[in-house]
Amino acid sequence: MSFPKNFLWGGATAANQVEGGYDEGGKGLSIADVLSNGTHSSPRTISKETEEGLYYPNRIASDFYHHYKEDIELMAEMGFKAYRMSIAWTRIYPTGEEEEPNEEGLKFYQNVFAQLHKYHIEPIVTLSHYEMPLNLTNRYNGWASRKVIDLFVKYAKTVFEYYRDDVKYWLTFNEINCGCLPLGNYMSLGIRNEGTRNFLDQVDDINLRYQGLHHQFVASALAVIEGHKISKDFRIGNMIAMMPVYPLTPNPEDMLLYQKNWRELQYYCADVQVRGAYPYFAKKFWKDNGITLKIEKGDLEILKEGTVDFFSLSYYQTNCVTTDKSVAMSSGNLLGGAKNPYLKSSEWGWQIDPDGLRFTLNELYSRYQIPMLVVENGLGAFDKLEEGNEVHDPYRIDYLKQHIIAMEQTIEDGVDLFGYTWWGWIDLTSASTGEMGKRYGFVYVDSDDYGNGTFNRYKKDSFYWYKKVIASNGKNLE
Ligand code: BGP
Repeated sequence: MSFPKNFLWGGATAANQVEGGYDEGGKGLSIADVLSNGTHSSPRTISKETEEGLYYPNRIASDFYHHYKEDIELMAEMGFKAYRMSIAWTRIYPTGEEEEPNEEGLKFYQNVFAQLHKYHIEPIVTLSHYEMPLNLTNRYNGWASRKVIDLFVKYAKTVFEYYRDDVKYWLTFNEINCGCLPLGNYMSLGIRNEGTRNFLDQVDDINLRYQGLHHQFVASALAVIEGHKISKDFRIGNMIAMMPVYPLTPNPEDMLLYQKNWRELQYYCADVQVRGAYPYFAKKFWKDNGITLKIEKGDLEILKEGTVDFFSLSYYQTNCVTTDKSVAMSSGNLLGGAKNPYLKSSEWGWQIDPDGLRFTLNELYSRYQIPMLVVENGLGAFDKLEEGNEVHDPYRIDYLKQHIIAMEQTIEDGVDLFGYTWWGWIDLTSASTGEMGKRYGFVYVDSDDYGNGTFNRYKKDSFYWYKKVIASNGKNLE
């Protein structure tokens, strides 16, 4: 078996999906705090402010805010080497516009990091994970405004300086390429155009969306530049949602579609962040889509200078593409596609494809040649809490096992992969549906979709299984 000695085994979460405590410790409202609950078949509602009669699941989430000590003890019991988490911008700058940071918010994460270090768990910290001050959306339409760049950089510098000795690995924007999709308007860019209400059917202005993305690229590059000035030890990465596709048939038209999809959805953002420049195909893409970007003087130099140190990604499933409109379709993380007849799906219709992880990592590594980190991979499922507070989740163990085998093969292929953090190591609020019932964790949280429950934590079978894997550095997969 070939996992390197210091491989970062661990788990991942995001502040808005796990913390709760939405109005405690001086925290301001974030865009996630006004997203109502939904299900697989009924979409979440986007509000401008708190509305009577709507339930907002991220406000309570898994209540990590009050349970972080015991939660980190559970991570330690599993033998975690790393915890990928995010800082809520709204705990540090509640509206994004304060001159001084909120001391209580800074202290909260300092306590979290102290608890992690007590157990030698390395924090990997995302600066912005589907969460920004609601005030910035209401006042400026989020990242559509260039003004947000400076506010973000102020926030990034604050946390870089404050946690200089606590954190080494940073990620700038979670799944930044979510902004390439209309779905990314609100969640990823904080853009809420007039008339937007339905999370899955947002009013889209493609020009504004790609302008917002440009602002995020500049902000990400500035964060990298500032971070490197603050500490030479910092390793700062990007984070790309991998939505890999295969051509459904060998029809050359399907091949071209496949190539176009990889360029526009996977490489457009990654090229900017890793290579420091917009890719060659961007001009034609902008022209075909009527996009005219305002790129200010100095922006391109900033992009060139602020390239990332490593590449991080989320990977859940794959889909197919074809010009044939009559084929069966399948859903997926952020985006669906044509159904692959060789794959089985999760209960939410995401096609399970461990080989696709190997394929994806090899594709990315051959293009970018920088260290790779898988910071999200997981299976959402309905779990059942049984007698004796046991949860038997063989489906999760099987998914995890197949993906670990795929990573081992990837490392043997020669890819420099240095860690893996399972998404939702503990049950948390789903980003797409707001459900708690779409469970990802090795740890069961006793709460339903409406925050009813004791919030007690129970270890699932997968908890013990992953513990053995980590203890054996990936050797024991029995
Ligand atoms: C990714 C997000 C996460 C997470 C995950 C699972 O796109 O970065 O925040 O939620 O997908 O998706 P979901 O929660 O919709 O099942």
